[in-house]
Amino acid sequence: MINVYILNGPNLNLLGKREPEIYGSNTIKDLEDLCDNHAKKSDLKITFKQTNSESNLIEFIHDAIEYADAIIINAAAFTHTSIAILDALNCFQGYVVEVHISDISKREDFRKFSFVSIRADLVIMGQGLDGYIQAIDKIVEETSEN
Ligand code: CA2
Repeated sequence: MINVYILNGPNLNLLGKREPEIYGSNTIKDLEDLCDNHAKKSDLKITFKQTNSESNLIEFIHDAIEYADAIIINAAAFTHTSIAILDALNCFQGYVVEVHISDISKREDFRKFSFVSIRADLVIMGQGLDGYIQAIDKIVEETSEN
């Protein structure tokens, strides 16, 4: 059984409640259900987390170092600021997919740089919630090749 941690950073708990023109109208619970249902089709165990705290996000990455084969991470605003999250991800040996719901390459300049991308094996952006599904599919593909 492949263990995948799906980690979501600050303000993503507001999905579906604010800024639907950027992030769509589905909630974080819809996203969790979407990922769970998709994972059921493959031999995948999902651990889905959202936190507004940088330290909690780092602790979740530490848990993943112990228990996960792959991480899907949307670090939200910490993407653009956090060397600590990059350091934690650098300690993880499995496959890392960075996901962003919006296309950060086409938004404000301050969103164009990502610390997470330095470690990520794959970056998916601008695909809405489907980016998470594409990330799961890629992990299935990668882990079945090895
Ligand atoms: O596009 C993404 O997924 C982001 O990671 C989302 C972050 C943003 O800081 C990144 O630059 C790009 C923001 C998450 C805030 O999420 C909200 C969702 C709904 C309503 C308000 C905020």
